[in-house]
Amino acid sequence: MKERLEELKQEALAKVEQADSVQGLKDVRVEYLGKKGPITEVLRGMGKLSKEERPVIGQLANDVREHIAQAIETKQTALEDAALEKQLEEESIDVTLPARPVKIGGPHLLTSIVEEIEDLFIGMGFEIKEGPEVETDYYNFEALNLPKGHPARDMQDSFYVTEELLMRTHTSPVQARTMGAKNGSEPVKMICPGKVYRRDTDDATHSHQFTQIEGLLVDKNVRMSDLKGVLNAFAKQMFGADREIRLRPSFFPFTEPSVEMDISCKVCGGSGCSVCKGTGWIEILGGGMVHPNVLEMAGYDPKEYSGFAFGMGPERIAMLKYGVDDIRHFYTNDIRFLEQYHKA
Ligand code: 2NL
Repeated sequence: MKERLEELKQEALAKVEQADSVQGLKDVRVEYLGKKGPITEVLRGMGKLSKEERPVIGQLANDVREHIAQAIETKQTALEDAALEKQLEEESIDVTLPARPVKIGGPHLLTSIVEEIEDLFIGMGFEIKEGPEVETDYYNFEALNLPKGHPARDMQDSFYVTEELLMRTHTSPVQARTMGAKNGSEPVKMICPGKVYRRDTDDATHSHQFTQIEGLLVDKNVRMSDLKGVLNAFAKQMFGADREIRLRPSFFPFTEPSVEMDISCKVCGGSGCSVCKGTGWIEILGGGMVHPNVLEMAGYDPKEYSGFAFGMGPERIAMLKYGVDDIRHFYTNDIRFLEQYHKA
């Protein structure tokens, strides 16, 4: 029996040694240490042994069993280590490979233009102010010399939330609010960029939502020539030092007198072409001297204070500067349109 156990041990150890997979090892375990295995069989036959032999063989059988189990465990660890090693080898990352390109976005053309205009006016000492897009009838119309029933309200038909609340039709209410907070005794020098809303049918040049930038300067002794100087500086920085400006008389309910500003056409140099519709001039913005009623409603004494104001549409500015032919390009966000201006 001793020899038989020794033989089984050698046999099992050899098979453990040869096993090249975890499954192979499991098979060896079942074969030798399982309930139907030869060692169990030896132990079962111990009844036939003498009293003296029984503990010796019992001990030996347990040792052999222990030895084989130990060998299986050692081999299993070795196989698992080797498998992990192999996997790590195969999955190793080549850090010298060139990186995948990262798609880098950029600011929207409209954002770039608004920021460019902001920078120009900050350079001339203006502050940037923002305000609510849902406005009261008072700040959107009343405080700007547009009383209820005024015909000019029709041109700015809007989206109403209630009778007294609406989506602002211009950024002027931000200026009315800013002036109102000064107790009629401090100068104001501000621009206000932001979204505005009109009940309009969208087409190549109209949108129910668009952007406006308005400027306002209120102080003692502000004159029309101050407006002209500021707008001239703006036009030359925005469109090129070779551009001329001209002011034409116009009408706005919140300014008196009112003007519209044109810049000389860059395409034809002033001789007339399709871009300027044969006039040599392109309309850029509107402005004027703040109406005395507007100053008064904001708390200023119009005999002591005067001011100029102007308003422009950055979409229009961008369309003229870059030859964009449809205002809807700004809002539909076709990536092919937007990408053209990422280096602009
Ligand atoms: C345009 C013309 C304009 C103003 C805006 C203004 C604001 C206050 C007082 C007086 Cl608080 N005026 N703003 C004045 C004249 C013209 O905008 O064509 N905008 C796109």
